[in-house]
Amino acid sequence: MKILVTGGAGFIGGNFVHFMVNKYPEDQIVNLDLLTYAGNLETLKPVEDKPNYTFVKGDIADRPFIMDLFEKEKFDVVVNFAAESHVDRSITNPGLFVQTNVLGTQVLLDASRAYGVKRYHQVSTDEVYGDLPLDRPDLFFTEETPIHTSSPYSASKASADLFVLAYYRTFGMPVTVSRCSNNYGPYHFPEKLIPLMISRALADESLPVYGKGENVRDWLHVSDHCAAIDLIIRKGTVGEIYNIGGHNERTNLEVVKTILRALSKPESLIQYVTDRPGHDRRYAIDPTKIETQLGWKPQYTFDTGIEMTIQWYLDNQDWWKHILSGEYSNYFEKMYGGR
Ligand code: NAD
Ligand code: TDX
Repeated sequence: MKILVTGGAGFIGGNFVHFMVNKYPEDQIVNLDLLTYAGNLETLKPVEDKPNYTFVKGDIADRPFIMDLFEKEKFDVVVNFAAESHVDRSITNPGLFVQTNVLGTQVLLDASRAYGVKRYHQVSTDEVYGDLPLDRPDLFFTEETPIHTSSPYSASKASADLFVLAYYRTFGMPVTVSRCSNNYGPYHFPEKLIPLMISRALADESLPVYGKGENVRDWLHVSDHCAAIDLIIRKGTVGEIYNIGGHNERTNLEVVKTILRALSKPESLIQYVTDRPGHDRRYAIDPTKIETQLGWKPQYTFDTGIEMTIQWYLDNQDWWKHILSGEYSNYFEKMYGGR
């Protein structure tokens, strides 16, 4: 099979490329990424020389480029991770989120339809369901929970999902959609809560906690997410949505304090700052469908996964220090300059 992975120089896409290249040496994995601020080819170092891996730089929203690529490559499967992914950035620049997340998805759908892709998989998020109240721990997002978005980011992801499902209903395209809770693990860009707090704590810098730190996120180790997507593209039913989550809810303050304890840093580093506008209170996924229909089970609890993740950031300081210094953007030139 030839599999196009878009956004494979980002956090989850990068982990997925590692997973697929190693697990399926007989498959061809093509990684298409625009290398925005969030795309980092240093993440692909462990696989860049493998014979079943290739990298292509390009924009999913560039229709002529995408059409040419699909005509040339004849992909069997498309897994779309490429997106603007940071909620705070969507508050300052919503238009870019429409461009990449909505229009980019529609271009990929058109190309997949035109060139007979056998499975188009859309990587979506639990944020499309909005949020849950903090005082109702009995409530969870199921695949039937209505879309009720809060941020420009989640509105753009929900719009993309609706296009994907419309192409199934109208054109009979073989699509699947997954909606995952917050991921954590290696290669997570240090603007997101966990890697931001680890990198700042290590530098003895203040840790900005929005509001009172009471908001709840449902954490999933990225490798459990990768395994779930692999299962969905091979065994999932077309036209279906699958929620992915491992029942690992924590308040932001609990997460930050766990990191401080692991690094032997004082809680006095915590600084409460102005809350995010429209800040979703609680996310919590009911993963019953993927567990019972596809037999997926997460391998990590948050307690084991966070310990390994903190250790990864300690062992791979070059990776995130290059990002903080901007040096990672030179890597593409070094690797691919002139080609
Ligand atoms: P990320 O920001 O780390 O990576 C996104 C990647 O997409 C980057 O490599 C970037 O260069 C690339 N990209 C951006 N615009 C592009 C374009 N126009 N054309 C081609 N490539 C482009 O994001 P992530 O956290 O890895 O998230 C990946 C996907 O998973 C996103 O679709 C996101 O909505 C979804 N998701 C993320 C989480 C999470 O916790 N991080 C949870 C659920 C769903
Ligand atoms: O400095 C911070 N301080 C803080 O308190 C940051 C960056 C975040 N937070 C809070 C906001 C959230 O309640 O931590 C929580 C997690 O924030 P983010 O890491 O920005 O993630 P979130 O907004 O929950 O969205 C993430 O999960 C769903 C991903 O970024 C999305 O791409 C995914 O769809």
